[in-house]
Amino acid sequence: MATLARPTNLEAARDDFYDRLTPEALAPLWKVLAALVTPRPRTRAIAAAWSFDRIEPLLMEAGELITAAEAERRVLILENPSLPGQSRITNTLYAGLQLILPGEVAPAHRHAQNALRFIMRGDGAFTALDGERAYMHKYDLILTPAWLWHDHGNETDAPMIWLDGLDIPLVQMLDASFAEHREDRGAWPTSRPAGDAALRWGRNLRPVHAERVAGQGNPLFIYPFAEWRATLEVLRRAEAPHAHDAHLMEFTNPVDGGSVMATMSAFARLVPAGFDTRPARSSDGMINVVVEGSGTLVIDGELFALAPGAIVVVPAWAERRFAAETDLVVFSYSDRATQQKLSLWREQLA
Ligand code: GTQ
Repeated sequence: MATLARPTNLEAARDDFYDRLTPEALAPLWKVLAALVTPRPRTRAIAAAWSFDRIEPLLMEAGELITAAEAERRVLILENPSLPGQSRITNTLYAGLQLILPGEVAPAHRHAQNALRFIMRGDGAFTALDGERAYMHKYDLILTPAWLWHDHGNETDAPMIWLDGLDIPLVQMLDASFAEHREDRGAWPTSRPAGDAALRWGRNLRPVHAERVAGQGNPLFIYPFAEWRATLEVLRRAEAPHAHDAHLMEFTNPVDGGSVMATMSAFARLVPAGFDTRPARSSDGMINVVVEGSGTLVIDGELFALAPGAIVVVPAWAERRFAAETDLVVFSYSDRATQQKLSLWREQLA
């Protein structure tokens, strides 16, 4: 056995040693190793819930205090209660509720961050992607993938509100944020008629001389509620729910069948009335939005009541169990796509 000539006062000698490391920009791994390389995910995000009904009046108040043009994006950020001031709902993802009032335009910009929109209120305002409008209806999923010009406009006579899901904290961690703004602070000129993307890319057809190929992002940017809800209903009638996930579908990119965007995955779930899911956990922290039904979501033993408009975050590796009183329909998004690309994603169905 190797012998060490140990100083008589070991603690003092170590402290003196650490003090001399600091100015050298060095640090001893042994003091932090256990916190760095944890046996399982140890996220600082906690389970938390919001209700659309409580946020909506505050958002309307924001509508009286600042215009969409002034704000660029008039959004209230849902911040994880354990990460205040950090503009994040999980460690890697952002969520916010955006309001656009009749007659307003949120000017065109583009950025490295990927964004999804999940429509919460209103009917018929639009998000335009590279000049193609997607008219928004309640519970539609709309995408604005990285580096595509997008603006929002409301030519209806009612307010429009949606949930923004972005990979802002992830891009921040990678120090890879780039953004550009349209100089006239207006909308992007119309380039294609509304519905073009759905007809080209949403019909199980792919152009042989494709202008887009796998790896260049997702050209289909509208997933209408009427369509995804109908698919869940067919599943429910045709087969038994999965023990841990009930009826769970992932929204896909039609070019390659992969996740909707490079960094984020999106899901639609139906838990039939009376069904309780078996415990499950996964390394992607998930944001869940209740669309229909009532029940509970138990996260690491903590109970959250589910009703339409509930937004509930399940942190990474937290145990989740859904219980449906009436048919529960839930939209979710997470960073699963990122983790899978990096071979990091894990789940435990126990
Ligand atoms: O609509 O482009 O909630 O760029 C945050 C950043 C929305 C948007 C947000 C954004 C947007």
